Amino acid sequence: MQQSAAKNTSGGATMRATMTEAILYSFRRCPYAMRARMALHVSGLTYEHREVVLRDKPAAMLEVSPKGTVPVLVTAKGEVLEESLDIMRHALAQNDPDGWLDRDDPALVAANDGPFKHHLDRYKYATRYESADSDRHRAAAVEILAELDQRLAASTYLCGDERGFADIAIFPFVRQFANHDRERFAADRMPHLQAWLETLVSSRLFTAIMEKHPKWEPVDG
Ligand SMILES: N[C@@H](CCC(=O)N[C@@H](CS)C(=O)NCC(=O)O)C(=O)O
Repeated sequence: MQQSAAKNTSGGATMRATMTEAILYSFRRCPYAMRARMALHVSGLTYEHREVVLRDKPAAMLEVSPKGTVPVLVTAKGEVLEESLDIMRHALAQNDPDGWLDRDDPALVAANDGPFKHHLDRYKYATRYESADSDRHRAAAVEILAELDQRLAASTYLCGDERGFADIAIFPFVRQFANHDRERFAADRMPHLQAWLETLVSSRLFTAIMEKHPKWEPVDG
């Protein structure tokens, strides 16, 4: 059987992915790719990991997904999933050992992917957006985070006392916000959110999916 030399992140061990296995185009620091990788990891679904450099996307990826964003999952059946939430749901539909799908909140995830991401981008990269005021966008993002903090005052995770789909879908973006100015984030009074983020970022799950991969190059050049 023909094999590729890709390293498989699920399960931690190095495995050889067969040509019939799923393929994930991913970028280590992309929060969308992070949440997809976490769901794939917990589901145990095997796949070939193809690390993408965003300024030099592989032709093989653009052929299956011309919109050019990561993550992209090509399933073993050849279906192309080019939205991170779809990849998460696909993986968990096959195997959801920790019951993540029971702890989903689509409205909360939509608020993260919509308004929060909007303000996060303008806070982080104000110069890229005409007349964006970084501080104003930071304050708007904090308002959204304060709602999460309130919710986390009532339970350890967003939908109960165990981590679930909503936590995994949202925390990579909160991590980005926190990392942009760690001192300022530490000074924000959101103790429940800060503890939640710390727990998730220091989890074995997150450490496993943040493993480094070299840029993927097709075997035939
Ligand atoms: N809605 C998409 C968004 C994915 C996305 O925007 N990914 C970014 C990286 S974090 C990307 O690939 N951007 C294209 C580029 O920078 O060229 C998803 O959920 O998968």
